[in-house]
Amino acid sequence: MHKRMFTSVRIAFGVFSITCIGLATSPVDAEERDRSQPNFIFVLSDDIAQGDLGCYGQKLIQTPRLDQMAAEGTRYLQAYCGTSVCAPSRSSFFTGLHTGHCPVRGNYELPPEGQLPLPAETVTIAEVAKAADYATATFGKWGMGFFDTSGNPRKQGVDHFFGYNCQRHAHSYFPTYLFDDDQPFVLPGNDGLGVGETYAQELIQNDMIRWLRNHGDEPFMMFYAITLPHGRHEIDDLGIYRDRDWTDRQKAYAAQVTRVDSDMGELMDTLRELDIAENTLIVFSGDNGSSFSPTSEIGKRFNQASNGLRGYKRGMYEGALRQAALAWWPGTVPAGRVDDQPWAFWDLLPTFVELSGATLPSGYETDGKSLVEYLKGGDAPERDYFYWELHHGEKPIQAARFGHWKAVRGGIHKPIEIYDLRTDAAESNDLATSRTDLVQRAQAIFDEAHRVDPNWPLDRRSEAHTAAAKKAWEIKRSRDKSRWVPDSAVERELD
Ligand SMILES: [Ca+2]
Repeated sequence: MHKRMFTSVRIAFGVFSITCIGLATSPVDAEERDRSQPNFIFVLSDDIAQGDLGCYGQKLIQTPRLDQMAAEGTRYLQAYCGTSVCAPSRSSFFTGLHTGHCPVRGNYELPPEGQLPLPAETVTIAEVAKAADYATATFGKWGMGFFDTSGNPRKQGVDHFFGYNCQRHAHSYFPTYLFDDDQPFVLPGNDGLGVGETYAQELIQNDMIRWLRNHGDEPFMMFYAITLPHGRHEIDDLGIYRDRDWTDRQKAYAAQVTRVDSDMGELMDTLRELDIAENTLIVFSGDNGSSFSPTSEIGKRFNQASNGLRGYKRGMYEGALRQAALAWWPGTVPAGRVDDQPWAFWDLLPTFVELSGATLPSGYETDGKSLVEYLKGGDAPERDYFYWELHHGEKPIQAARFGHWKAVRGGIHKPIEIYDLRTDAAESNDLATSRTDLVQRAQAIFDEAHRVDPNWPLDRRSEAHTAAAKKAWEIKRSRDKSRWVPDSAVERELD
C-alpha cells in the first residue's frame, strides 16, 4: 500500500457535486513508491507541428534532442489534439473531456486579462494528481482562467504556476511582466512588443528545472505549456540560423523550434541526473497541427504539410488535428517505435489515473481511455468514435472519426463530408453522396457528442463571446502601447 493522505477533492458531474475523502494509510519506502507512482510530464509546445521535427522528416530545422527522444521512445503519427486552437486543446487534456463536453471549446477572451475560466466543479488531472499525493505544477501559458476566477490554476489542483496566465499576454516573448503563482513581477528592459533584455522562455525553463530539482524525490505531475513556436516568432538568439538566406521570420521560427528542442534536452538530462528518468513518463506534443498554409511565409520554407495531410490550425481536417507527439519513459515505453494508431488528448487523464493508482471521483466520466498498455507497446484502446468541435469564427465546426472513417461539418447548416482515412488520409475525396449510411452515422455522433452549453451554441458565436473578445483585445492593444504592468507587480532578481 502506498500512502494516500487525503485532501478533500471537489468533484462534480452534470449538476451534482460531491466530496471525496480518501483513506490515510502508512507511508512506504521510496523504491515501492517508484513502482507504484511514476511521474508524469505533459509538454505542450504551442503550434509545433509534425513537419517541424527532424524525426518526422524536417530537413532545415535542427531538432536533435527531440529526434533522440523519438529514438529512445515512441513517435505517434495519429495523435489527436483536443481541438485545433490553444485554450480548448489544453482544457481537453486538463479535464479528460472531448470538446463536445469540455467547458472550454474555443478561445473565449475575457477582459481585462485571461480566458473563459474552467468552472469550479471541473475535475482536472491536477486535482486527480493531488488526491493521489502528487506534487503538481504548470509552467508556461495557462489560458484556462485568470487568478480572480474559478480557473485560477491554484484552484484547479496546481501547487505551483509560473508563466503567462493569459493567451493574449503570451503573444509577447519579451513581456513587461510574468506571474510566479499569482504574483506578477516585472521584467525590466522589455517593451512587450518584441524588444527586450529578458526572454520569457528562459525564465520559465529555469523555474521549471528548479521546481523539478526540488520535487524530484516525490511523485509529481507537471504540465509544461511551452509558448514557442507560436506567433509572434520572437527569439533572443537566432543561433545557427543567423546567416541563412531566409526571411527574418523564417529564421526566428526555426530558432524557436530549436529552442524548444534544447529546452527538452535539458529537461531529459535533468531527469537522468536526478536518477528519475526510468520512473518518469514524458508525453511531448503540439496543441494543434501545423499553423501554416503551404503558401505562407513559414509554410513555403519549411513545408509542414510534408505528411500529406489537408488543413491546418483552426480547421477540422487531419492536418489541423494530428500532432507531433512523442512518448518517452526509458525502460517502459518501447524505444524506436513508430505507431499509427489513433489516440487523443482526452485519453491522458485516464492514462494518468491508471499509472498513479488515483481514483476518479465516483460517477465522473472522462471521454478518454487509458493508454497505459498502448504506451508500453500494445494496441491502442478500442472506442466508438473521436469527436471534436471548435468555436473559433462565427460558425462552429465539427468533426468525428469512427474506425477509419472521418466526418467533417463546416457549420451545422453545411453538409457532412465523409472521408476514408485508410485510403485517403489527405481527405480529398468526399464520399458523402454515395455513403448516406456513413452520413447518418456521423449525424448521430454529432447529436450525441455535443452537450448543450450556453457559452458554446452550435449555430453561431454567442453575442456575449463576441463582445467580451472585442473589449479584451482593445485592452490588450492599449496595454501594449503603454508598456503596462500590473500595479501589484514586484521587482525581483531574475535568473
Ligand atoms: Ca496553439
